[in-house]
Amino acid sequence: MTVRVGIIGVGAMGAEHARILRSSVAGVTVSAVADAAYDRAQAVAAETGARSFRSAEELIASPFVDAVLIASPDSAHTAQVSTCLDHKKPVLCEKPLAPTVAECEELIAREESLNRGVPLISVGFMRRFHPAYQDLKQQLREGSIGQPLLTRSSHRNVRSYPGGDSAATITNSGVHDIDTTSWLLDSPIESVSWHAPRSTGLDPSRQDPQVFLLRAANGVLSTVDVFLNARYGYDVRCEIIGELGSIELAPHQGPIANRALGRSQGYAEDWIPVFNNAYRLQAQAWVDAIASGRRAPLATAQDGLNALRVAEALVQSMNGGGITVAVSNATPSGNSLPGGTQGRNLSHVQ
Ligand code: ISE
Repeated sequence: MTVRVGIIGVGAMGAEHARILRSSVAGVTVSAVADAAYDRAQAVAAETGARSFRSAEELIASPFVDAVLIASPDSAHTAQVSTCLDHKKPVLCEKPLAPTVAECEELIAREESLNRGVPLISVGFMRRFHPAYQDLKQQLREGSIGQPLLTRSSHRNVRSYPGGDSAATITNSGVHDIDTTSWLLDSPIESVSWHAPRSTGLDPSRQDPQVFLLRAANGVLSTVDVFLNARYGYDVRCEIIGELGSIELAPHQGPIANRALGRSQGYAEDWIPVFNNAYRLQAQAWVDAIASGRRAPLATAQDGLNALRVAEALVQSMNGGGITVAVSNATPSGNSLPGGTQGRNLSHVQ
């Protein structure tokens, strides 16, 4: 079976998804694209041989679309995922699943009420498919550093996208690190606090950088720094420190340049080349699952909800001047470790 995918939102990310599906994923065609900027939809449609639509609703309802990939602005996700549920079509929604916890919960309730054996919603936490992250998780599972104690992550972009604010740094960018931290540790995040140094002068629209402190149910403490105007390059780091040693994410390797009496290695300008393979592997796993009627091994709606609960708690901490905030009902879907509670001190939780 060839899965006919319709893509909603063909800005930089949606157009990249179209390219990846077309050139590197088996068993799929891009059959339709929609974008609020219709000329953009037409341009990608011409490249891919897909139909173009003016509205997301028309695309979702089209008989030429078996499954939907949503890469539209975050604020449009809830309504579009909900329409996919109306039409009982599998949907891969870019993160965040929805802008608020309440909307994620509604989508999950609707998905459950359809009572299908195989969930329809997947969430685009593509880092889970990045081979270097997979290696970290595998080594941790095999006990190569003993019990994990601490993790340290960094997420740096060259420049922030226009129109976002300090909260969007958490819900749109930091949400990746929130998801990978909990996924790597197999443990939900139970409490958080938000911190910030002085802000860069290069972006008056938001506090940048920001630092998150995440405490997982198994007692591991994680720091995450997110710096969206780091200028020097796109850079994502992760180190897990355990009882017997530490393991680090292998860096993205650009070519080494030897010139002008120097030797240097470049950075990518954004996440697309760094995570290209992860997007491809994620898309292939999604398409294969749809074709065979199996459960997709991607992040679920529950994972999307868990990440957003943590993100909302961080926004609350930010608005409260860095208070520690407990994360409610963080139940990871699937594979949680028996949650130890050692080392926790929630007496200061507001
Ligand atoms: C963007 O939306 C992404 O998904 C990227 O992975 C992330 O690095 C970036 O900060 C986000 O804005």
